[in-house]
Amino acid sequence: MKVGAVNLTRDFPAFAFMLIFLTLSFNQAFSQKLQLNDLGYFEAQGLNVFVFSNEYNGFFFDEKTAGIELIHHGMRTATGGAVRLQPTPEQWDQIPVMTDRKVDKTGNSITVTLQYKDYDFNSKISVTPKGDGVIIRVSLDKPLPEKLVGHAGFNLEFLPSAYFEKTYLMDGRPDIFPLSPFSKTEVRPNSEKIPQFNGYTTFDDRGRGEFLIPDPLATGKMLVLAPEDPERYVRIESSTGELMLYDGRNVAQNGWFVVRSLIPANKTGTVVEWYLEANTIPGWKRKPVIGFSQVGYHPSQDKVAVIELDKNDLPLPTVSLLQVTSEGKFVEKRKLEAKPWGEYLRYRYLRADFSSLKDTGLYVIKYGDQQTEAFPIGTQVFSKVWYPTLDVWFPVQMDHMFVREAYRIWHGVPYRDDAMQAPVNIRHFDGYWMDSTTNTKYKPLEHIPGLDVGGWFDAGDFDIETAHHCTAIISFVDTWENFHPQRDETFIDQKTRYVDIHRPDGKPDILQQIEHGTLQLVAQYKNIGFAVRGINFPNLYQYHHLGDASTITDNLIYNPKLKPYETDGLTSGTLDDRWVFTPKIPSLNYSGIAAMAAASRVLNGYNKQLADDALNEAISAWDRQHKEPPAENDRWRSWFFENAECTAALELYITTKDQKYQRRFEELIWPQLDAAPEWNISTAAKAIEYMPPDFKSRLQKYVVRYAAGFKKLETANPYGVPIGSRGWAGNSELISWSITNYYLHKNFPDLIGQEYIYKSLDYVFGCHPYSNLSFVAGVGTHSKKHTYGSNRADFSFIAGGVVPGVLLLKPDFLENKEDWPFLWGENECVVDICADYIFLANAANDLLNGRGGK
Ligand SMILES: [Ca+2]
Ligand SMILES: [Ca+2]
Ligand SMILES: [Ca+2]
Repeated sequence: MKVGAVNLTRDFPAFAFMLIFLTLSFNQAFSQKLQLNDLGYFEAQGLNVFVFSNEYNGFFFDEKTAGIELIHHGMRTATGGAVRLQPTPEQWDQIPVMTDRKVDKTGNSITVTLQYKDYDFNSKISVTPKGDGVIIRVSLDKPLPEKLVGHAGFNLEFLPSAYFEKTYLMDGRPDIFPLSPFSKTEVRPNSEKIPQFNGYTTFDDRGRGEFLIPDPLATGKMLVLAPEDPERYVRIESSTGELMLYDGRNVAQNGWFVVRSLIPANKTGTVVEWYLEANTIPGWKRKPVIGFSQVGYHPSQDKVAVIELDKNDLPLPTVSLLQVTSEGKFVEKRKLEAKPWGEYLRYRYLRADFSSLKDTGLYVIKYGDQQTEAFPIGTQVFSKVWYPTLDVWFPVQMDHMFVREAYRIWHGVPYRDDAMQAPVNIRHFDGYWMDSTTNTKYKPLEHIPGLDVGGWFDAGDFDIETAHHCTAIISFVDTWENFHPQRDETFIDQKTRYVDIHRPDGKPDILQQIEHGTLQLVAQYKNIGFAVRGINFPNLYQYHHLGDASTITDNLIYNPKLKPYETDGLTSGTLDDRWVFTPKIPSLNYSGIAAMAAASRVLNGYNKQLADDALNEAISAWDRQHKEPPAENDRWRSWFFENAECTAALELYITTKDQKYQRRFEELIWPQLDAAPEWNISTAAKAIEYMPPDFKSRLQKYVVRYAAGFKKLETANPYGVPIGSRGWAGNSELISWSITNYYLHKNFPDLIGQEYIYKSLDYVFGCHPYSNLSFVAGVGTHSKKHTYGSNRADFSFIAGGVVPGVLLLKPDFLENKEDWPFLWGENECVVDICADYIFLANAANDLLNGRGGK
């Protein structure tokens, strides 16, 4: 069945296109049958079936980016096709390890072996095209382990937002996909539960020893999803057991719609077999994406539009730039050649350079029948782009404070009960751990005083991640010392723990943010003696909190004499206070020293007491750390360690002018530059103005080498900037790269051009793959409106947050979903990138408009 193939009256343009397509490329097989391509996935025009091109990783567990996945008419609509142990797996549920993957080109099939080691359970999944779809087969060599009967099944998860406002048929019975979850759930005793990560639980059972499972929305043998929509139509038929359709959002807001078949007991061979067919619209092509900066351009900067095309699309020869006049008319100002750039990953690209357009005004870019949002060209374009980040995003992230914005209360005062010493020998979630000793004078679970002050929620979660704090503080200090932004749109009163957004209080907001970060850091040193790994939750069910942070704990310090949920009004018997994780990490400790030394300079005329405390703590911590070199086998003893020491030495030297720090800096920086120039050249460039005159000439050869690397960027991708390919998208690295280029440009303008500062901003503001939304929420004409912040369950954003960007799903799919905020690697805003973004926007404005950037 081919939905939507031949509705000639309604879809005449599509039909006309089909004819053109057939005429133009008659030698291309006009078949929608899936073929296994050279990249190791099944492909038809309008549909890709990935079979474990991406694996589950053990760090964040289920990231909804692994297993069997569908990319359906350009959108990833299904994920998590795998043998799973829950009907609607959550992030911290058990994940299978892929132990083998065979891509059989001649047999046109992919087979993977999955393992649950704890249960000694192996299964094989094979996917083979048949007819217009695929056969998915799960087979076992040994019967299902007893413990997993009723738990193990084959799941495939469908993206809720792709099916919102659509319907389904189960064995012909009609229903509507719920916009919000309301299916039946059941309470079960913990004895029936498959344990989650490390024995933690995402469910707050209030001490009752139970957990929840959702009941299916529907069961049957044939499920059709969105029969009314040719772009989303999927049919699944089971030739073994029943299909069950679940709504995962009953237990977790980031859950998906799950189609599942249980694996039967006492059986080997094929235990689950599905036929899956996803409709493809004949001749379907993805709509071109016109990449450009949604905030606009400074007249004197380079201006390039990058057009992303489906590989079956025929490039048009030209692109037009139209001015939007005060009469509301569109007047063509340039007709430019759309120069083919070539292919990058799965798409082909065109570039059009409109740098010659310098007249102040509003413009749109037109390609074929597509027209972009209007954007300005003018000298002001970068002057305000960082305001939302400093005015709104950072205040909302402020820990230990009540935060208001006009009528809205973002959150009450959180964590008045901070914090207790974490117990020893634990592997915790969120990358936290404890070794065999506390390294402090506190006993496990003992309250550590003085920590309920300052700090920021790290990201979309609510822990204090000290490493990011240190980076953010140093970044703010750099912004202040380079650009002195006096902006004051936040009222911050530390005494009463009160923040009011859009309300000046006579104090520059950057200084107030530096003060807020430094208060927490100094508290760690005063009360513990070193920078802690972080302050995070004891319970997994606190970690995924959504909404007001002041409700995560009861804000009462734990009292072991009381029972859980019992309180005397001042203390409580509930073990919900955050834990302070105190493994010794010398590199982190040096980052803390660097941040305090830097902050003490700018706080000196603002909060003298805190400035003195920060510097004293930094100096004494430096001395202590030097008496305590890391053990030979210390996992942190690497250039990371020396890189951080290098930064600490530099900041201490700039602040104190004590030659011993300068000597240590010079001892460290040159070998560091030889070992990893790209990681250290920024520190070296920053140091130039404080070092003896020969320092700059000695550095020159490293800058020459660094600049030579830029050539590769021109051919690496059509955007000319580094695009990351890790499990977390790369905007943070990109912004850091441009900050490095800024420092180098200031000192070596002949070697490093200004364009390497603006290119990243253009990219972040919309000239990037996948879509052309600005990656800074609320900044630019059209920007991210769904980000992974505390309000993500409301499909909303916190203005000024900078998202990680496009995530590479191997082998060739870059993604940044806008209709689904829950993918952290694409949409979670973190303090360090947001602070760096403020720096970079100020740097660009300063370079283009002179100091003050008016
Ligand atoms: Ca965290
Ligand atoms: Ca202020
Ligand atoms: Ca408490």
